[in-house]
Amino acid sequence: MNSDFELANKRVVIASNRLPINVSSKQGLLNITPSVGGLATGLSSFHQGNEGLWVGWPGMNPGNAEKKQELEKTLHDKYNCFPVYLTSTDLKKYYQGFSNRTLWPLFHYFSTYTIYDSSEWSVYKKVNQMFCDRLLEVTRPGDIIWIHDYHLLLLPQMLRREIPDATIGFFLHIPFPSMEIFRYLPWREEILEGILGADLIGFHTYDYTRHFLSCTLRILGKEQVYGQLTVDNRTVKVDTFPMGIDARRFSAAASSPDVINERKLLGKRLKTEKIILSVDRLDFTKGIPERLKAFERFLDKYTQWHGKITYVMLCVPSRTKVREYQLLKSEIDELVGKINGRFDTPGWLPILYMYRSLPFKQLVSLYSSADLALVTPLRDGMNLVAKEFIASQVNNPVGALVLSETAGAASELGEAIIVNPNDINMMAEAIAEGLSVSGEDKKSWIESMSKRIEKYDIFKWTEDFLNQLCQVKDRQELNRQFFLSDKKQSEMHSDYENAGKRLLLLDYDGTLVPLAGKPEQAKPDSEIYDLLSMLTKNPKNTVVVISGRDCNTLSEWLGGTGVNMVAEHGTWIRETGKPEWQLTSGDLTAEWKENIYPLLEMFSVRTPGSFIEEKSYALVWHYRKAEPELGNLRSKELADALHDMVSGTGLQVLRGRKVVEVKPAGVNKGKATLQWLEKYDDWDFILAAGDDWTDEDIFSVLPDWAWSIKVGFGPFTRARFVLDSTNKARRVLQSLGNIGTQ
Ligand code: GDG
Repeated sequence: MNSDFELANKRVVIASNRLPINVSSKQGLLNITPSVGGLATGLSSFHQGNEGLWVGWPGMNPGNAEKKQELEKTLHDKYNCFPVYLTSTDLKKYYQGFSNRTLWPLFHYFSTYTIYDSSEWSVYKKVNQMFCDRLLEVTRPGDIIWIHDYHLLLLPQMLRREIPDATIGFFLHIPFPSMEIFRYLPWREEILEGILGADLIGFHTYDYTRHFLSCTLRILGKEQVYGQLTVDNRTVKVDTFPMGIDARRFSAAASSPDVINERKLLGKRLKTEKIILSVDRLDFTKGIPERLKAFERFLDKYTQWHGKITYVMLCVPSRTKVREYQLLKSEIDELVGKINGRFDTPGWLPILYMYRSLPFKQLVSLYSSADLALVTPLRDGMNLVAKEFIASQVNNPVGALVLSETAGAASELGEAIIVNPNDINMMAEAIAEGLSVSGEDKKSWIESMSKRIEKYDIFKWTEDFLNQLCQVKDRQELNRQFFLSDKKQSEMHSDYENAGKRLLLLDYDGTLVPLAGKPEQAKPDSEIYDLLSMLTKNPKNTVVVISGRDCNTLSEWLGGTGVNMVAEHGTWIRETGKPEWQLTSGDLTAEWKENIYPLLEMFSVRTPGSFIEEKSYALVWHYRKAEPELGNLRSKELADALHDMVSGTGLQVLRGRKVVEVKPAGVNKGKATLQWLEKYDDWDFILAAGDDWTDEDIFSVLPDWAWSIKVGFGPFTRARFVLDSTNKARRVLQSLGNIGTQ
């Protein structure tokens, strides 16, 4: 391998449904051939240069133990491969079933072809577990485990449970659909959680990455910052890696004597002025019937090309046991027969249809002979054929490429003639354009695209992915230091125990109780009520709940616990035992509210699920029940509009957790905290816990030695420690409360 990625000395263990080789048995002898398909061809070049392993289905189940042993030895010694054996039921339900009748059509936006069958889902889970067991057998500590594609979506999480600190990468080779499509899946939560077991999750295009992040937000409620999410205290990165090819292998082969010879033979056989080419697995996503119809329309309109062109259509048999594929095959056979029947003449056959797989050299000979390649899938994760065709253009004149806008490759190969694969007229015109474009234009297009393909080839792609995976592991290590570990907690316990005057500053929503759909649903449960009462009973403790809530709610909910209370983000204060609330500042006004209210009202109408809360000296726009992406977008717009309105008025705009709040400047939780800090100069234990931006004001005024804890997700905080849930925050407070009672 010609890369120098940081983990070059580590073993990379690849896991994919199929091994890069296919094993069959001919008269009792093992027959081993390279697998065809984007993933296998792409990654084989990397695997051959790496000392790593590959785990997957070899294509057959040898039956008896002796044959198994023979096969495993050959696979291991010659190919560094380890088989996972699948039974015929596994193949039927996991492979032909859930993988190819559920995930494949749905992820390619063919929702009407999608079957939801819970028995297939069960076998899918079982086979993912078999892959997990096999990986546990063959991997060793320090290995990088790289899982590929839609057949193994649950495997990252299964492995994570067994090896919590494993380095796991996951790459999806097909599109990740938009939320509107993905939400159809009855098992959508399990699938997302399965993938999130990985440390780095990669997709071909930015759109797929965006869709995935939108699904994790809207289905699992996981917020992301710059493509990073927190899953069980672990940072997970999601990013885009457009897969490359072994470009040099194709360009070198295209100028090799064998391929030159093949090309001559092809030229003699076809005796045609121009060759049009397409290469696909026979699959409904590849848009083969639509392309044939476009070719027919082209022949109807551009009769001057009759007799001068041959369309070589190579279709590699695929998933032949799935009914939709059998039907598609019949449709294609009929269309080819019809078109050839309509236009052929003695000595000219418009379409040369090959339904088989060709050896590598013949494939390259076709790529390098073609004047025009048609890559027009209805949907395609990437499409490596487009890149292989370009890398093979070493002759003069070079060929042109017609490329579908719905192939991932279109985001990199903008110089191609880009088409909508459902628009038959547009494709017919593109064929005509591709055949008549000048040699000079074609040359400059191919040169630009070749450069890109050479630069980000399969080795660079692999190196990039693995390097980023290392970086995520490093970041996790760094972040781990901020998690309030058991060791740190025992230090906190002894500080607490030895202290005579303790101050506990606690935010309420999102810290002591989880965020609820409606604010009034976040009433304290008996556990939190008892916990606060227990903490306040200890005479050494001063407990202050500092909240954005209004005075009445706090009095009603927490009045009986004995805590001190700060309401409306520091506007009001009520000390334990005193009946009255007091303003923290003397010069507050509320007349401004009538000017601001209409703007908030407009945003509430435009954002279903959002609403306004009016406090004595503040107005709050809540969007926790709104659709999360819309809510985030609107909250930014609203904050911008408010900033313009309030400048120079003595008001401030705060963006808290799922709220935008307007209130007088100079009042915040930090100022309120200072009042408590200044009450005594000999606090010897201070703990503050909070979950959103308004709590950052508390953290920022604390002395360095205070125990400040951010609850929930967020790499950017002034707190010294992080806890990932309200539940954990409660456990920490509980453990402190228990100290007092022992
Ligand atoms: C999946 C995604 C994504 C084809 N015919 C022959 C042959 N091939 C090789 C090609 C190419 C591969 O098969 C096909 O790759 P694609 O990328 O076009 O498509 P899928 O198989 O659907 O692959 C796809 C890919 O994964 C990688 O992430 O791009 O979107 O669907 O490499 O060369 N090879 C030989 N003879 C043939 O007749 N030797």
